[in-house]
Amino acid sequence: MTAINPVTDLDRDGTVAVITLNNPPVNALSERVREGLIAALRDAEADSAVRATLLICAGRTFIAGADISEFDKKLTGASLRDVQDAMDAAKKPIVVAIHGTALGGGLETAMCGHYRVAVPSARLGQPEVALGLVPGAGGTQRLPRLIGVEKALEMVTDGKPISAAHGLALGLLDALMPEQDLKAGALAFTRQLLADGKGIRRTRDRNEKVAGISPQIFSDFRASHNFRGFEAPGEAIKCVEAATTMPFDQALELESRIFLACKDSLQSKAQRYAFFAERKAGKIPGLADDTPVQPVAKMGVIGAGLMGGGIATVFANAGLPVTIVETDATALARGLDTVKSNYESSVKRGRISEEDARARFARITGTLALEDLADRDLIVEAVFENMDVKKEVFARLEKIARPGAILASNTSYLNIDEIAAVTSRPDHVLGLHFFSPAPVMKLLEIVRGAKTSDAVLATAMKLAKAVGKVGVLAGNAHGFIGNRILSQRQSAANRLVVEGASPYAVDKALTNFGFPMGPFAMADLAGLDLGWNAAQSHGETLRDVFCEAGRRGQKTKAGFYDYDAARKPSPSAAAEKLIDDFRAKKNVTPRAIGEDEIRERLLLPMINEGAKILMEGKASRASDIDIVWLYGYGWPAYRGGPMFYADSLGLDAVIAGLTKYGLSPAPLLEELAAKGQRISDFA
Ligand code: 3H9
Repeated sequence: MTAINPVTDLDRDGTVAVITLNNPPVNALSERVREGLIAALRDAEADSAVRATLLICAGRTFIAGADISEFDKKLTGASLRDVQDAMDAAKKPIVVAIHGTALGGGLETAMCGHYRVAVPSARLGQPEVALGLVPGAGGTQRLPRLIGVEKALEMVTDGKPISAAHGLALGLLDALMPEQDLKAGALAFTRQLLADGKGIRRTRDRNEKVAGISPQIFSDFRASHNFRGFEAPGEAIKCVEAATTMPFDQALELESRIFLACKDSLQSKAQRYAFFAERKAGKIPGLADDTPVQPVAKMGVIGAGLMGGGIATVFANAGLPVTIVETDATALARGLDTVKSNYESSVKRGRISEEDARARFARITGTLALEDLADRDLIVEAVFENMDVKKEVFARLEKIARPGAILASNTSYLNIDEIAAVTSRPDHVLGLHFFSPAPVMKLLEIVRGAKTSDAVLATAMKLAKAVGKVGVLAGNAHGFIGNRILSQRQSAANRLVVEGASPYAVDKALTNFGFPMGPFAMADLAGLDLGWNAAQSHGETLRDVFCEAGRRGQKTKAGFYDYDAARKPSPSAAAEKLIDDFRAKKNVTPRAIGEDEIRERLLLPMINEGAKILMEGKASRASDIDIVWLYGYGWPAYRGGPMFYADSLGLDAVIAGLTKYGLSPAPLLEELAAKGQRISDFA
């Protein structure tokens, strides 16, 4: 075996040269990999005893893409294009053997090989759009040549990887190999090619699937897809279209220009920032990587309402058996029915198989006895949001749960330490704040109490990943990170409406910004009476007025909007009358408020609250706040989150805006602005 460089080996097995890349953790195409690959290809070509080359990766995956961390630096050494040119110039067949994930530049490199084989568990994709990019190394040119224009359009615009079996069916792969022995299988495949006299087969020359394509395909595709403000998918369509109208090299140049323009765009910078922010969120400052974790295999959930049922579903989906407890049989049956019918609708929508749905539902056991949680490793309480009720549950749980079991509350606002204090094991108590609908929303706020142990936090972080969530550590403060910031936005939204804006204009300012829904549509969805107390309601707030009038949101088919049977919202004259009357009662003369003011008054206080959270140490780093808002509240990914957005406005502008609207900027904002530093880097 010859080490070409620290990440590239070249070996010979009979007449087959074997190039092995080993650049942990994901074999990203960093400079050394590119250089090593070119040198190894050159040596293999020059070796007269070599008749074919096999490219394979060591470690957990095939090449997972270009090295994203190099995107903000000047390109040095050979480019990926140089690697691909070397592959295209090869006179001997190149076979590419794939395990793990072949993504982005990884798949693009694989497509420069003449043949591709993979293990059944491999996944193949062009996920660049998730980083605000288009494939930039020929993906939009070679993919349609292999799998056809329509399927390529889908893959480059939705960014989702496909399975190896699917890749084989589409023509992206030539064969599947045994899961356990990719190298031996790929070598045998290569030898068979040689025995059959098969030679090179350059993807760039395979024009059948891109010839004679009607432009209508592209206009239809554009018309039937809404990319919700994301720019990269539209750019990727342009590149695939070029594959059908231009010679290969010219289209490749266009793709490259578009890739570079995307790379410099604010959208891509925001999305790349979010990629690394998500990975940073998993690391808890002060906690060593090898902090021991507790095994959690048996789960318990208390409460079979919307949240409890959702949380049980999350665990069941991840293969964990769950016992769910309710206080009365009717509520339990209703909760389980809802879980079941949600599974049934997932089957109907083709998301999971019927068999899978049955197996998942079978992991959930309902009971009326809290005692049935005695053998559980981790129990999540999801009962009514009231401190006394929660304390009572934890006091009972304390006696039932086995020693060492982790006790979590799904509270969205309440003090974890107060809850933990009713137990004799506050080190094993923490908040696990799931977001609704729990099976869909990716965020999990992990709330650290004053006494929560490191092992319990590390366990929760690992569990988050295992159940497909992004865990973010939050300090114990009213509303933690997400809802604390949300409260600021909601108060601002209410003030805007009282002053004269319509709830529809307020919502529109945020949907135009990129949120899937505005604060009033969201309040209607959650139910306006959530946390509202009829006995104490005297028409003092907009919410009181709406709830008293029976307009409690979607569930009553009336809130700030009117809803039809399909829950489609429309502006409501009745709601506007309630608002007018409320303004009159408060002696407010409404004034017209423009969209810019609405947006600024909603978003600037969120940034300010984020800065306060950081000053209080309730979030470990600014990027954690962004992850909370990206994954828990629909902040548009291409704007990076509130802290990243603050930097893109400029902190001086944020301070000026807050001051203009009579708000005091958090001292941290002033301090960072004075030093010319970015808040999104704050840790
Ligand atoms: C591209 O290819 C552009 C081309 O078209 C054109 C170029 C000219 N670069 O996610 P994990 C790090 S764009 C650098 O926790 P998993 C990651 O930060 C790229 N670093 O593991 C983390 O570091 P740390 C297209 C990367 O097993 C560590 O690896 N490709 C890259 O849950 C482990 O990551 C993509 O968009 C990278 N490309 O998931 C794929 N990828 O330990 C992006 C990962 O210090 N990657 N790292 O925190 C992924 O989707 C997942 O990482 C993957 C593994 C599925 C591969």
